[in-house]
Amino acid sequence: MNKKQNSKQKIQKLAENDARPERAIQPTELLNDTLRRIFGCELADATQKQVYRALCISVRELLTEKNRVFGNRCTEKERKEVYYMSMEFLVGTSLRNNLFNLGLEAEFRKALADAGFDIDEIYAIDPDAGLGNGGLGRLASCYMDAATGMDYPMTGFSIRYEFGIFKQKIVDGWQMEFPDNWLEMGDVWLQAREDDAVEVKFGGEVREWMDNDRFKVAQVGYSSVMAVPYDMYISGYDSDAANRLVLWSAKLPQSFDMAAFSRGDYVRALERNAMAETISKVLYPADDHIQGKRLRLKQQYLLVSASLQSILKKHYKKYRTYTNLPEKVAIHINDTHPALCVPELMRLLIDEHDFGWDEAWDITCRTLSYTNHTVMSEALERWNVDLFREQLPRVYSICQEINRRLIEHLCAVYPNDWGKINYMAVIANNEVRMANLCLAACHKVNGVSKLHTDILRNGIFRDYCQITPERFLNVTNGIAYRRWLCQSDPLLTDYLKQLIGGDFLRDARALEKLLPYQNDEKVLADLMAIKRKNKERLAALIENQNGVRVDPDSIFDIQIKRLHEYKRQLLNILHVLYLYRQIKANPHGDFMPRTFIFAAKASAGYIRAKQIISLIVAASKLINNDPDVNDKLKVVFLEDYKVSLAEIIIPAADISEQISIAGKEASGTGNMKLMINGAVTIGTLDGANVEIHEQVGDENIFLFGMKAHEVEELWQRGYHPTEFITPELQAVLDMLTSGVLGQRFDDLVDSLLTNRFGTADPYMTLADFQDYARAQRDVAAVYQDKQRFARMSLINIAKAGIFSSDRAVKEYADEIWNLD
Ligand code: GPW
Repeated sequence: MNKKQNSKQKIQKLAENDARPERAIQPTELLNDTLRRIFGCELADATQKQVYRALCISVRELLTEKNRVFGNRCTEKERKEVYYMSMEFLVGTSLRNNLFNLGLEAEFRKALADAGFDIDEIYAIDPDAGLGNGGLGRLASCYMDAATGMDYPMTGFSIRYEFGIFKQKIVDGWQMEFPDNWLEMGDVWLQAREDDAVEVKFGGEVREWMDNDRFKVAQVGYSSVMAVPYDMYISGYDSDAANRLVLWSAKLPQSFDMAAFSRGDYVRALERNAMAETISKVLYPADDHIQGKRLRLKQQYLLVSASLQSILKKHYKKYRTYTNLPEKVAIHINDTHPALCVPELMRLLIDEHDFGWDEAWDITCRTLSYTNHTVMSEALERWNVDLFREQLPRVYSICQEINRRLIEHLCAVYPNDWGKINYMAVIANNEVRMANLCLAACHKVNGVSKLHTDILRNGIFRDYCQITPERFLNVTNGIAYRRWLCQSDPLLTDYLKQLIGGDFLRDARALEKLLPYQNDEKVLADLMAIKRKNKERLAALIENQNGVRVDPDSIFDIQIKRLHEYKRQLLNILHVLYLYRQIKANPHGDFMPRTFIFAAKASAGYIRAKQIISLIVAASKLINNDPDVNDKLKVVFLEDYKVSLAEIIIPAADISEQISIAGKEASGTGNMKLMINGAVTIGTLDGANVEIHEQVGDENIFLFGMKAHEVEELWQRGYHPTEFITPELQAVLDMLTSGVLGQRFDDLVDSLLTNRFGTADPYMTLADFQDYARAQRDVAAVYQDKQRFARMSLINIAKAGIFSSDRAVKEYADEIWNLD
């Protein structure tokens, strides 16, 4: 018995070594080998770009091998696998993350230094893979990293957008968008698999016929697009696993254009080629907002159909049956963007694999699960029926049948309650409703913070929840803190390792070992010194990019996130102008110096959001150039917010602005990244701020504003923003319309005061203003006491462990995906 176990352990060990080829790596040899193969040179005579590419290719090859071994082992053990379907993965840069996860960072740094290369300069070449807009896409990437680190077999599916999220420039105070050609350098991370291309069919019509007493259905007269998979390997911290993010690229099928070519219609042929390939051309830059465009629907179907076909093919090869799909495969729908999974899986099982409706439905429901990320009505996806049927005729007919059966069922549950039945329908008012499609099918539905899930249960999804409450659960979001703390803040990380040991690298909850030091003056001073260094680094970047000098001893108050009215950057900048007026009125008063830092992209067509950016930029011009306030107040808008910029800003934050109107921010994840880097939150009780407050207590957070239920109650009573305007606030609003900012912002003021555009002040900025100003006074007062503020910061770091994506992914694995 003992012997047997021993030999078993030995085999296990061998297998482990097998999975970790990096353990025997000689960095210099490896790089020279790759350089010789790819460029015919060695380190001694390679350019920096050649070294960059060779280093990336070497890492990619290590991960390819790890993935092969890991994949084989999962197949042998018949492990259940999870497929994470998401229209967005905001990967950011890969090189540093991969080297860190593989434990090779220090060795390569040294090897490169020996050859005269600075690895930090090489990191700077690595472009952000910006295949996402913001929180939702970044969450998907954090979950891939965490799942891999925990040895879960997880595959991500998305689209290989040729152009990711646009590059932002501010020109004459207005946001301009420029294409992000990330593949120019980022292609080193992608491995094409042309041979695994999959056909996806658009348009045409549905034909039904009898075939030997069997009722058959098919789509005819369609046009085909080929989806070509590109693999990006994902590493996990100190792990045997390597997983894949599979990105689909649209291509015209080889066969098609011959006819046009032979007719001599060369230009037409190439035109159609371009049409097909536009599907994967560009990421839609709208966050939390839908437009209902044909091309977007085609992107969604390309992702869903290609992914499901490849999942089913792999599954059948392994098991020679589809009936055990729910036992061996979990498919996750990241918001409704891939909700077509529901009818498409039905279509594949029924039309292509001969299942009857009931069995196909059972398999579909038990395989699929869905996360909701918003309660904002403008983000709930609904497709016009005509557009939907035109592009996806067979999928539409399946949706009709799902809807027919659903309504039959609802009529029994809620007899004659037509209002409710209409609200719950999949097809109604000439629209296909994607959230209801997910609710009708998925065996698990989750929200992303406690508050958000409560709002789903008691608000927008109440009627579904009443019928099957056991399907609804919460999984509070989490972050890949090894990127967001360990890699982005090496100073703090090294210090923590010395002070509390390295356990926190494996288990974020071990950060709590910091708590006993909360009254240790030396530790508090050390933490402040590290923060000061990170603020110097950011100050240098600001001077470089904006030509503005900021004082690292001032409070760095930071709001970084997509620009959206509900996130209330407007509240922040109005308050900044309010402070400005106070200083001007009392230039010699005692004022805690502050630097307000913003970074945000606005969706290209979101004019109100762009106006708010303009206001921030105009305010920064006025304030930064006014000698009266110069050593007391600065405002900075940093262009082109993205993952790699966030990695520099976040470690430098003293104050984290999380000031959305309560009830609207599903969770937030930037709040967690800032917290774990020692920033103290000023915020409303919204999204995961509620749970941050639970962790740190009243003493270590600056709360303000109405609670979610108070917001509701005020709407019920009737909200009249003018009732909340004090003379000081009126004076700030007057600044916006007077021209002192170099331009007039009448539109913005109108949106707060009149309901010419709908509701006046729909995000209750004015109602929360006074309490926000009060909380900001508290911030300044507390910051005077450096020790006290450092203690708050320490407690925030120590209590942030629960927001690790390791915890979140484990909850998904245990409660939703049922992984072993
Ligand atoms: F509308 N989120 C996002 F729900 O970044 F789909 N983009 C989106 O399109 C949506 C949500 C969608 C964000 C939420 O706004 C944020 O509160 C949350 O932390 C994040 O998703 C991850 O759950």
